[in-house]
Amino acid sequence: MSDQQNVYPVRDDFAANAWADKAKYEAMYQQSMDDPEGFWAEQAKRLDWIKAPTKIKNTSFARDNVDIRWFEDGLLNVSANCLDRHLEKRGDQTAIIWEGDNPDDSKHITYRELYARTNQLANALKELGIGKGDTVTLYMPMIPEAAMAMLACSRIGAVHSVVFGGFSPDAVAQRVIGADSKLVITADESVRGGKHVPLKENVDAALTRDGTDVCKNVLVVKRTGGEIDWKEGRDVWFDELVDKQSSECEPEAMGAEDPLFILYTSGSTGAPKGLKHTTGGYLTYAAMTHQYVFDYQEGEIYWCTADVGWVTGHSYIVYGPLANGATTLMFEGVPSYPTHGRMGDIVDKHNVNILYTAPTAVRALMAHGENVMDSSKRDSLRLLGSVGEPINPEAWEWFYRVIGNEKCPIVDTWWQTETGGIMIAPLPGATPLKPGSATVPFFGVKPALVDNEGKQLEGATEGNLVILDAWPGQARSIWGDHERFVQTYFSTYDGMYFTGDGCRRDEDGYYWITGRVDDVLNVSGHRMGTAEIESSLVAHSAVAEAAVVGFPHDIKGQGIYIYVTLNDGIDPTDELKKELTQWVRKDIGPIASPDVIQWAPGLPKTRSGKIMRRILRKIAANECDGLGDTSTLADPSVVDELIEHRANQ
Ligand code: 6R9
Repeated sequence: MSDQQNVYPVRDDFAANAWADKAKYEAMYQQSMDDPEGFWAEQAKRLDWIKAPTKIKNTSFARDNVDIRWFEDGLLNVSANCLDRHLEKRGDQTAIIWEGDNPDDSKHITYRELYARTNQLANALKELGIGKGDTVTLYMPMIPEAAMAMLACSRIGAVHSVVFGGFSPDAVAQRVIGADSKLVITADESVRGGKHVPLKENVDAALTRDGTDVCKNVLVVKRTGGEIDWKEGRDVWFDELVDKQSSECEPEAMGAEDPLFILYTSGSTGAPKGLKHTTGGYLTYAAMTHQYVFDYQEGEIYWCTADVGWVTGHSYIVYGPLANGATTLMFEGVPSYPTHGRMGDIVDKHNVNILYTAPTAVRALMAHGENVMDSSKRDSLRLLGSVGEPINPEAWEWFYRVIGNEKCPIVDTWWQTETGGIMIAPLPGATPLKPGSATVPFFGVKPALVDNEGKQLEGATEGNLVILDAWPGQARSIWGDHERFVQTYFSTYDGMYFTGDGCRRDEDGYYWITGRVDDVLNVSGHRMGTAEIESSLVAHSAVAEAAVVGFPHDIKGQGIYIYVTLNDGIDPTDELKKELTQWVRKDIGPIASPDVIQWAPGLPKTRSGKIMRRILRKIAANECDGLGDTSTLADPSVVDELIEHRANQ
């Protein structure tokens, strides 16, 4: 493959007007490497500090002492940075455009309105006994109250933990317990693609699980008015409590290293881990990346299609844009409803200038042909962005041509829940684009490729992607388990942050992410641990053993392929496949729905009993000729059996 085939040079209008052109990117990047202290001291000034930091960087990636602190003697409040400081200049500017699932529903919320409602909610949280350091779980639809709840927590120093609205009651329970949440904020129902999802009912079910009695109250937004059960003394209507509060609430002075939020994400082993993000460094980094990568200009309409349940929603729907005084669009629904042209229709309706979405959404549209966007013109678009998984060059080109009318640069942004903000991405005024490459590192980011022994590889090469030094936006720990944080990210290669991703670097120094090198799946941009799905399956009484792998999927990027060994005497029927599918959906959530289940009388194992996933991945991908060395298997004949009965996908 030639990397040089399609290079899209920087557009002149971007080079002339963007926040950074090539010379500025290079100078700033160099400064961020040579003098991180000076560089980030300067960047911290983009925020309003109650007490400005004098200690800038105090970080160690050493395996025996992982300790990351930025701006540690500074004091600030995140909500004051996202709201209060904008009131004078842009109090009447729209902060949030909300577009409902139903195309007839939308509203604009100004900075002044968002400020007032957030303060009322902050006072309401106090009335419920929530204070500095308490954790609050949010399980909400994509409605403005979700952003308000995040900001209200930050105003009083409470720590939010947002759980994606597609997760199951058990997942909610696990996270309420893990974060020790006194309060859950939810809605009666969410609405997506015309369908109602019973959020409150899920919370009710979650809170029957052992250990959830830490949670004292449930604050319920009335979104649909659908019927719900009500537990007196525990459940509180959002509007009833919030309406009567004062719209002034003094922002709590938080230390830069006080926690801002917990966000659970999947890893290769064990239960999902709650990454801990802190205050000063996170906000500095979210705001700076939002400004430079999206080249956000005053007055522009910016739309990130993610859900606030994921890190992308945290950093690039709520915190980055609002810290920058942007107008951020929040969409409740799904891109395919009521028609596949919906995304374009929303762009036209609200004159969106910057559209940040995921490759899976692009591929889903591609499947409907060139004319899928014909109901819209999308003339307002200036810039496109991609996140969540590698974007294949075909999808990139289609995105550029059909959605962006061949005039919008695409910023392919590589980053992770753990990194807090964008790490590798082009700056549209500075970086020529190569479809499929996330291109070059952001300011302050020092990527490297290492071999499996941790030796750094130079020049054009391929290896494991690591980051060599700290940056302000990164997670500081795993909530309640620093040892696991060290183990997961800093023990594979001493002194380096290990991303879990494989990557290629070309002769121009461009980075091409090749995907996870661990047992983490990326299905439609959603991260899932194979171990999580396996442990769900083996909890079913019919299942003796299960192995889960990813396989290439045209739209989702990766699909979920499951090999199941049944207990003796259980019939392998299609009904049972359906039942197992439902089981996983119910246990984890619909995003974990298996695409393929194959009955496996035996699984390929080493003599020490370790499942050889490499082989299972090959069979799932229908690459049965290149299975490699199977000589270490305890019983090589199981492989032939699996190939012979390979499931039709
Ligand atoms: C922001 C987010 C992180 C994993 C990451 C990588 C994959 C994300 C990507 C990308 C290639 C991109 N990933 N962006 N791969 N190109 N532009 O997605 O966070 O949900 O934690 O997922 O997603 O594999 O390691 P998260």
